[in-house]
Amino acid sequence: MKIYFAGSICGGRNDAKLYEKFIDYLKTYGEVLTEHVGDQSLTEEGGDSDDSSYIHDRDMKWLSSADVIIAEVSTPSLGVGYEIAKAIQCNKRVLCLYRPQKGKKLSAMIAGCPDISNAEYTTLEEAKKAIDTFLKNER
Ligand code: 6IA
Repeated sequence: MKIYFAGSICGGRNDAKLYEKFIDYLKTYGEVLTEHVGDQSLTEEGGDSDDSSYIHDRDMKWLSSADVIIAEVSTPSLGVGYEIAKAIQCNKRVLCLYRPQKGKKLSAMIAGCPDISNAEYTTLEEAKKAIDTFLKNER
């Protein structure tokens, strides 16, 4: 199974360690196409490549080859929102993982979208269970 994991880069890297943990877990299910999203050396200012066209075209190719998209959406990110919309357009299954935080709210465009499986979590274990449920028919 090919998994496209989406997480904030320019939107802020506060959750980058968490992305790495998700990616490690997702690797037990299949190939994660976007391992760099959990790379601690990749900051909101770059580190992978500065060529935006190259990044966009490469990521869109990966997205269209993916079986499923799993996005961590606690840190708002234009790129992640764009990837989710593109994935839905391509009729891919999408899981969004959201950690509720005081004073913050998940965008209605994600929370209210009927084509997205939305899961809230507070612990890594809860998130893993949501991933298990989402992927149980995909192995
Ligand atoms: O808007 P964001 O940067 O937060 O969007 C993050 C999402 O877009 C991730 O899920 C990635 O799949 C994709 N993405 C955005 N930037 C990159 C990147 N380099 N490398 C790979 N995927 C990316 C960032 C370089 C940039 C700071 C100049």
